[in-house]
Amino acid sequence: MDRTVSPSAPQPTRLSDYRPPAHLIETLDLALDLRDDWTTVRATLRGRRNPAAGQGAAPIVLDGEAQELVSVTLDGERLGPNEYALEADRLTLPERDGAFELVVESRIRPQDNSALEGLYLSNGMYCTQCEAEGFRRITYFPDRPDVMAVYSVRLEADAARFPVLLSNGNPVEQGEAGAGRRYAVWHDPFPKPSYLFAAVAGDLACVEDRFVTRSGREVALRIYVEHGNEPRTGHAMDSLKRAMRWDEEVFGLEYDLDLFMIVAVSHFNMGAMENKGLNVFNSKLLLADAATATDADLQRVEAVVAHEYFHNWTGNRVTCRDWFQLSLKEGLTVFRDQQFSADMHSHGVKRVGDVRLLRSVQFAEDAGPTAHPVRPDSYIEINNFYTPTVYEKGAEVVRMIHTLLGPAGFRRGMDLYFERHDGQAVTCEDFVAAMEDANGADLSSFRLWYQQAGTPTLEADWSQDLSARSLTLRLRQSVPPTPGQPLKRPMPLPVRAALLGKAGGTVAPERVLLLDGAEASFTFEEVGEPAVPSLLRGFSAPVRLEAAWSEDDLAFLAGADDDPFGRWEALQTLATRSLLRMAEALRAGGAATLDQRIVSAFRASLADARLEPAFKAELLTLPGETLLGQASETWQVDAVHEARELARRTLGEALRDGWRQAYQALAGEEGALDTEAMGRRAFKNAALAYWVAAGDEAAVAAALAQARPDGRMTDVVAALAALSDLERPDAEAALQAFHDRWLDDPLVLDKWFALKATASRPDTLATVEALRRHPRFDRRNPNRVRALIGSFTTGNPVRFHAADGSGYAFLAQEVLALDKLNPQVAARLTQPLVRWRRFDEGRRQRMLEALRRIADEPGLSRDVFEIVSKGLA
Ligand code: 0A1
Ligand code: ZN
Repeated sequence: MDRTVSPSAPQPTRLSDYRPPAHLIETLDLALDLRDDWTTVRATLRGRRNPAAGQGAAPIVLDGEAQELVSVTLDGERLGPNEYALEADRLTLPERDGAFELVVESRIRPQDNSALEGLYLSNGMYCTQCEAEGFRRITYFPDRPDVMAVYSVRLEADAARFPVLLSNGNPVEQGEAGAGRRYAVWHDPFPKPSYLFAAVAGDLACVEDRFVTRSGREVALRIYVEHGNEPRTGHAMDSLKRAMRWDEEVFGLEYDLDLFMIVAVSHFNMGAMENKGLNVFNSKLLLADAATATDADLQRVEAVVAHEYFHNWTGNRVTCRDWFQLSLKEGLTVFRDQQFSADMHSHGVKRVGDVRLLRSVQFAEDAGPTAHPVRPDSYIEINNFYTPTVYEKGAEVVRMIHTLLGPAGFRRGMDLYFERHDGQAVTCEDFVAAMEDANGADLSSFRLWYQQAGTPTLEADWSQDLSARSLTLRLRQSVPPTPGQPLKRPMPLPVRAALLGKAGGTVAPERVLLLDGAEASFTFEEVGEPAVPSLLRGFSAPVRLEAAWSEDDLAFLAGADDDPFGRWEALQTLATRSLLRMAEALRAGGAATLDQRIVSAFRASLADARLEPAFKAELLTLPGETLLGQASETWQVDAVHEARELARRTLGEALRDGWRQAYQALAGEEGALDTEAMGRRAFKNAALAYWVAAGDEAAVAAALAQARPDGRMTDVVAALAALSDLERPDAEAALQAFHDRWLDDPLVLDKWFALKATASRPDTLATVEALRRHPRFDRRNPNRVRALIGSFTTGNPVRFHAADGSGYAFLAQEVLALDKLNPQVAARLTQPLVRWRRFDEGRRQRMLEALRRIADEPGLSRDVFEIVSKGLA
């Protein structure tokens, strides 16, 4: 009934074992009777033998777990217990050749469900999460995405406590069910896989709006939230309407039902879920206004609302044949939401943010023991594969197709993909084939991007012959070995490149060079003046670029590259080189100084009035400790931290007046919510952080004033972050005041937990340990766990990776406690421990000890088992 590992180790599921389902289900009538002791589920399945799965009769096999079977009736006959086989995770029924009707009744206890998969209670409301394999915890069913059925759902519950009863599709009827109970019936006309089923029952407020599609159909938009949260839904609603319009304009895709609903829940394992017509959101990714959410939160809400909406076509209308194809919907939908956000705000800033994320989480995954291809070959627990590789690298793969085919070619490919596959469950191969066929293109070698794990290294050097007026660029690639894939083939890499004249201007305009083998040379003609190549513009391929730029070249590109990504990248590369030299010097017990070129580049960027402020804020952010750690053979945790702090102080002091003026010029501005105002705030708060780093009392006073808890949340959090490392009573009092003001607001209180957990002061681990006893700390709420524990382990490297191993021992303890309640979240929390190879010998041993401690625990979940066993392999 549970997911624990015993007695034998769990076996992987393999892509090569895929077989079409023996039976298809055409309709499912589901009745959920929600009562305090038990929820009774009655499922009527009308199905037939699948001709694609072979000839003759075959047993009907249904997935099902964590429920009590009450009765089975097949074609009108009630089956006795010896007429079926019931195992912990499946129900096998007699053979059927043609059509059949099956009625299965079972009972479940959502009130005991702390794993938050299937049907569960969140703050007293019933809700569901069925992706990937949660539906089998609600009823017995072929719980796989290639079985698509038309659903009718009847919900019944206590009328007073659960007045709102929702499911997918359209409302059909509702009314009194007697004894103080109500019922509602919903019908979804679109066949769907079980992972897109959703049901909600609660006492919820509804905020309603409307959208008229470009063909003139009116769609009702409803957002359901706990009472009192209505004022925080406006941003999500506006974002939804923008996303609906954008998908019509850019992809010609219109919404297909008359009703689109979103429900916010406070207990949720992930960000949000695209259930057909009834998206369910983690309240953190839906409820947002200027008083309680930062600008970054607002942008994230917009992106996630769009992401889930976009899934209606890329995921729901065309879905995945099996879970190995997850990136078919996720990579493509992430790419679509990235394009949407870029169009809504700034292409340059968006790309920088996306690349920062890709490098810090996906490159790290690709270089460690859990590395896997965008389309994995096997898994033990599919929930462990909602990864940065499937999502973010998957989006990069789609982006490369977009780069190779161009926007119009990509659109032709999308049109053909929908024309061929609407209503089907398909594979990544089908997507690539549609892109090829619509464009007469050959993407055969491109398929390697779905098959091979590991981040390729791209080396570039060049020579210029002024007399021949040419510049020759040489590109070479190598793809590193990863678990189970020792040998790799070269991948097709689109490299966007241009030549910039050292005296200014573009000497050769941008071209897309395709490196389709281990190495190649490309010659630019008519280059009559000394030039510097601008390479991998827009980060046109997810690779580690090692280019032969001198530091002077980088300093030049940091000021002159007309590609925003390239400009940012040049300064990041320059800073990375200098910071790593500083760290090395500090580790050897010597003195360290920041390269003057960085100070000059910062000075120039700070003063450059032509740069948009949001982009300036990105330029002026030094690479984070995690990225610096990844950029060297061994992550020297303490030295990297010290070097970065020293660099921040150096920049703070060297440009003190610039920071102060930039801050003061913007500090009095009224806070609007448009892109430009958000950008100015980002720049202003970057300036404040450097000014505080310079150690000015006036800066601390400005931060303390800005930290007053009733200000705009972006400003308050930025000020508190700048103060949280300072061990001084007024800074501590500011954090305490924030805590007291927002104690009863869970989403804002999470920010306080995260601020406490990410302070780099030496006593932070002790603080985090003590905060587990805070009256509002609750291990059953994933947001709270992520805010306190996750922020510490992923956002505070210098304290989590303390040399004595105390951070690791703490994490092991937390993983074990959480695994009993919520295996999915426990498995995610375990991840930082598997990256032990990146560290020095002492830390390696202590991380391994922590992993072994987890592995030795009896009754571990499959989820955590898979991660720790890969970590120890
Ligand atoms: N499909 C959702 C993500 C998601 C995946 C799994 C979940 O529960 C285990 C929940 C949500 C998305 O991409 O947004
Ligand atoms: Zn998604």
